[in-house]
Amino acid sequence: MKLTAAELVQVRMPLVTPFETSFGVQAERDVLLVRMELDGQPGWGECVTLPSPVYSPEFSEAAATTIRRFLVPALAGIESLTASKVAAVLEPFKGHRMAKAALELAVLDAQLRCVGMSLADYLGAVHATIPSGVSVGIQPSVAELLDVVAGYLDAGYVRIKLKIKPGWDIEPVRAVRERFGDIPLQVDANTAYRLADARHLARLDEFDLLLIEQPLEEEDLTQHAELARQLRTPVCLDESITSAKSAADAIRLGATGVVNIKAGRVGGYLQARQVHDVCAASGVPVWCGGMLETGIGRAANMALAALPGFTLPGDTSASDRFYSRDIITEPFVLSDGHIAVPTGPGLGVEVDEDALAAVTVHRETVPIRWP
Ligand code: SMG
Ligand code: MG
Repeated sequence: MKLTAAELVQVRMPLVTPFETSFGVQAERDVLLVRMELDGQPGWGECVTLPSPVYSPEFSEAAATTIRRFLVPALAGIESLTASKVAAVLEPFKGHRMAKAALELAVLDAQLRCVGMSLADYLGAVHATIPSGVSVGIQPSVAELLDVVAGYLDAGYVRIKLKIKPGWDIEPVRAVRERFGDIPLQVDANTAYRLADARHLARLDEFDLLLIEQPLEEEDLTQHAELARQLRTPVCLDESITSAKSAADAIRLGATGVVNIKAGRVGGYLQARQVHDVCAASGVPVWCGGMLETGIGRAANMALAALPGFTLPGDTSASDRFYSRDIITEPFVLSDGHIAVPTGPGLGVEVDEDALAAVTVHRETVPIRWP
C-alpha cells in the first residue's frame, strides 16, 4: 500500500471541568489529529502532545511542523507501507515520538480496515472489557476533592488516581482514605518532587497506595531507584519511560516497580506493546496511561489496555470524563466500572464529521511529495 493523502486537523475541545496538575491548569484540550489514506483507504491517528512542552519536550506546533516537513514526506517515499515499517522509516529523525505515534496509528487504522481486523486483535488483546480508573486533578479544597471523588466512585470507576504536588499531597490523600476506606488509590506527581523530599513522600506509606507515579524528574533514573529504596509505596514511572529499552533499564536499576504505558510517549502502539512485553518478562505490572484523548486515541488505548500484562486499571475513563461531546459517533461509556474494547476493523470507531467540524480550529492537506 502507498500513502496517497495526509491531513492535519487541529481541534479545540472544551473540558467538562478544568484539569489541574503540578504543571498547570487546562480548561480545554487542543488536539492534533492526523488523517491519512493508504491507497485511498482513510485512517485516523491522534497526537497526544500538549500545546506547550510542560509534560514532555514535544508540543503540538512542533509536532505539526515535524509531521509536515519530515515525517509525511519520508512515509510517502515507501512503496509498500505498513505500520510495522513506520518506526524504522522515521528512525533517522530523532525524538518526536508523539508525532511518530500519531502517524503510525493512522497507518494501522487504514491498514487494518482494509483487512477487516480490529486493532485489539492485531495487538494481541485478551479481554473484551477493561476496568476503568480515573485521574482526578488538583482541586481548590479538600472538601471539593471529596465531592469529586464521590462522584467518580458513584459512576463506577474502580480506581482513583489523585494528582499531587508539594502542598497538596499528604492531607488530600489522608482525607480520601478516611472518607472512602479501602478503595484502590494511587497518586501522580508529574515530576514535582526532588530526592531531598524522600522523607516527606514516605509519609504517604501509611495510606497503602497502589503506587506513586513519576515523583522525580524525567532523567532521574538513579534517583528514582534511591527513592524507591526509601519508600514502601511502589514507584511507577511515566515521563521517564520513552521506549522498551528505557523500560528495561529502569527495571534493572530498580527505578520502577510498575510502569505506566502511553503509546504516544514511547513512539507508537507497536513500541508500547514491546514495553508491555519487556515488563511482563520481568514480572512488572503495567497499566495504560491517558492524555485526555478524544475517541480516536481512546479507542486505541482500550485495545492496548486489553493485553494480558495490563493487570492494573488504567486512566482509561469514559469519554464523558473529559468531554460532553466526543468526536466519534459512539462515545465510550462506563458499564459496571468497565469499558468495552472496540471490535470493529481498525480503531473500531467512526469519526462524527459534524462533531469534528464543530471543534476544528484548522484543517490542512499535507502535500505528499513523491521522491
Ligand atoms: O486521559 O485520563 C486521562 C488523563 C490522565 O492524569 C492523566 N494524565 O501524567 O499521567 C499523566 C497525565 C498527563 C496529562 S496531564 C495534562
Ligand atoms: Mg502521569
